[in-house]
Amino acid sequence: MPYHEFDCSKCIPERKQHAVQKGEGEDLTSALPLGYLNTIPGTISERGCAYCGAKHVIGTPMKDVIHISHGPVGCTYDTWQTKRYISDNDNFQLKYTFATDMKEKNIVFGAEKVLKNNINEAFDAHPNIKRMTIYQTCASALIGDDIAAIAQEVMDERPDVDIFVCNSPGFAGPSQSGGHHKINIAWINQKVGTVEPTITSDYVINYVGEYNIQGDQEVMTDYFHRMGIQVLSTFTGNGSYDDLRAMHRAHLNVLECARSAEYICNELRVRYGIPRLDIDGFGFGPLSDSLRKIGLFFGIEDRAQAIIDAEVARWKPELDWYRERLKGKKVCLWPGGSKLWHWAHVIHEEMGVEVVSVYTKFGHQGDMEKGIARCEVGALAIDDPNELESLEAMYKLKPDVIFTGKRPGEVAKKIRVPYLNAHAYHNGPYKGFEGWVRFARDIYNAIYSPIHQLAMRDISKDEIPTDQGFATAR
Ligand code: CFM
Repeated sequence: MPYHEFDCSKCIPERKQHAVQKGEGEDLTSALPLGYLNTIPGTISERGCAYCGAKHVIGTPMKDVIHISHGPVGCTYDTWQTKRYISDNDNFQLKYTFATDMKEKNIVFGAEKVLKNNINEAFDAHPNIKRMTIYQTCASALIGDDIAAIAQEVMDERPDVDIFVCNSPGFAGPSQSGGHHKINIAWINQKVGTVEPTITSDYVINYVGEYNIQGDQEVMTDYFHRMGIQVLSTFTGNGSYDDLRAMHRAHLNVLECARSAEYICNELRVRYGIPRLDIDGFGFGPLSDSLRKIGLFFGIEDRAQAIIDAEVARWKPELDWYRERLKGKKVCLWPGGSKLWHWAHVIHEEMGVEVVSVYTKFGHQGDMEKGIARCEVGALAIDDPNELESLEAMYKLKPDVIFTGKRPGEVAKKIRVPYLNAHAYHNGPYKGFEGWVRFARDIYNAIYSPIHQLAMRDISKDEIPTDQGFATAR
């Protein structure tokens, strides 16, 4: 069913193909919105740019590294401290942000000298950090500064440092997804194979497409370690620069977010023969299947099953407590890319909520296809949404809660729709058995928080329920 039948009298005509409602028995290809195209100018898209996808999604979770933007200070400042990919390196990568702070005169006369000075200054200021990544921006790309040549000069002069260069300016693709691709390929071309690791297990993996949002990576690697698996590297949450140079020695690539990191897995398979296994750390069912698949690959299914049995016994009763109270609640599932299909079916199956709308900011057609296949009939699917469409959808669908990012989340709050941060989480991690219960608890608290009842209703006429057990889990 096309979006205009959803009573969108004022929508931009080109947008009609970007929003559809899932019909009964409808063939999915005709119900799919168009995806991964250039944003229509004037729609005030919620997307990020290709620089952001390369740097702020994939590059900067690396923990023992100075990350420099070669461009105007706003490019790096914009997202400083808004990300929550923590690390066990005292969060160095979150505490500091570095930029060459290009000004108009640098655009006219070039900024290579400025860049070289900045690199040296940053290394001098942090003598314990010997690794660096540098990101091109639209400004430095347009004037043609040769970042790779400057990086090489510094490496020749300071033999104890190593520098990675990412040429992914903002305009290098329709959205952040273009930047994911660029940095995946740049990393394997420049760095993989330049360090030889110490192998300590018969079962060695790279954990790929995992960014340690509020500790997701640490929860998952704990399961892997309990199975006797060596995690050679994580691409890139809580990841170490030199570990990621040794990715070529793993026996298996365990891939979590395929949208952002399937490219490097596919190249590792072609160049080094390492197989790719896609997994899902969200939800008891998908996570159990994932641990079993990894166990099966290495012939250690019994170890996987022992962990699953222990964790399910520990956490299932708490999940069921929330399921009882979340049953039938209406949810708009509005993340960026792959969380759409990681979550659509399993929040329904395991938490009992009804997904009334899905959207993706930058997902490809396949992401939307998987997402829409996994949600209920009648759900409204939107590609590359904007504020007006989100508002209209919320007014019409009347969700009990939406899962999305900060910007649309603030809009939702203004019309009294509770919002849960799908990107950075509220009280994560959300991966792992324990994490899934935390997610359920955050949904429960978002819906049942007394603050919404005070804001949304006339409390003199309405009783505030007293039997909610508010925030009692753990
Ligand atoms: Fe992958 Fe991500 Fe996502 Fe993504 Fe993102 Fe993210 Fe996301 Mo925000 S890598 S596609 S570019 S799962 S930052 S950790 S939450 S939009 S759905």
